[in-house]
Amino acid sequence: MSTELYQKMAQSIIDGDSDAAVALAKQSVKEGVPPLDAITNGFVMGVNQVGAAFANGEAFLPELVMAGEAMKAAVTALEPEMKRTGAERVMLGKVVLATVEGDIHEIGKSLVGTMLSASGFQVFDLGVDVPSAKILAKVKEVDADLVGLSALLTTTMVKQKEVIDVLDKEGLRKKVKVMVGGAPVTRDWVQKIEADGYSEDAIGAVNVAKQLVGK
Ligand code: B1M
Repeated sequence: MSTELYQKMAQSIIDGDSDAAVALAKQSVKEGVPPLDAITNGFVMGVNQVGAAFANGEAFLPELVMAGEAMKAAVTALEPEMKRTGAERVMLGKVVLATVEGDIHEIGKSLVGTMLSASGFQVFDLGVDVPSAKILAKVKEVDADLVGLSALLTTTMVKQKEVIDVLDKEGLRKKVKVMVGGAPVTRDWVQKIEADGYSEDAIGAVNVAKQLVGK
């Protein structure tokens, strides 16, 4: 598909221009670009560039915030198409999803949630900065099969372990599978905290979730 369109998408995020990002998202739907391709090849390229510039001290918090807003607007505009094109509609299992306590990064987590529900999971998205006790309460309330925990900060990854410990304490660890994700999460970390599954991206998360619930 159009490299030029992808470049414009990336640029809209770099510019922090939500209106342009939404317009390009809608244009891509009209042109038949698969929404996940638009996100991965277009918008994410821009947000990664801003993230790298921020890490190098070449961009500052306002730019990060505006890029985040534009990214969120683009993903929201693509959500209906992602849900519409979700292949399977059967109920695969119940997932409690959250970004862990202390962490307000929501875009990747929400993308994973959209893909899981488009694929047939019932998703209870608790949002961002969610305390472990709240996650546990929801798991019990809905009798969840799977917990999905997103963390984007090296300082908040430890909360993924905390949720696993809390489930363990309640005797739920064998019954409820735990999938973790987020940019700083590595296979080593997954092994260390004894999570059941991990994926680097939203499509992979669907496959891992299916394996974990035995589907
Ligand atoms: Co922040 N931030 N941020 N940020 N931010 C990062 C994460 C950072 C890497 C930037 C950098 O320095 N290069 C850095 C973290 C450094 C570290 O700890 N190693 C950072 C920092 C430092 C901060 C603040 C501390 C900045 C400050 O205040 N000084 C602050 C923290 C606030 C807090 O949480 N307490 C902060 C704030 C923000 C904004 C609010 C401004 C904004 C978020 C807006 C929002 O979410 N509404 C923001 C943004 C936008 C970013 C970057 C640029 C982009 C994140 C993003 O949305 N990516 C990010 C740099 C980067 O990652 N390139 C950065 C797009 C998204 C689709 O990808 O979230 O990775 P991602 O999700 C992927 C996969 O990771 C995976 O699938 C998704 C789809 O492919 N995945 C899962 C995610 N969750 C999963 C769960 C799963 C499975 C897969 O199973 C359950």
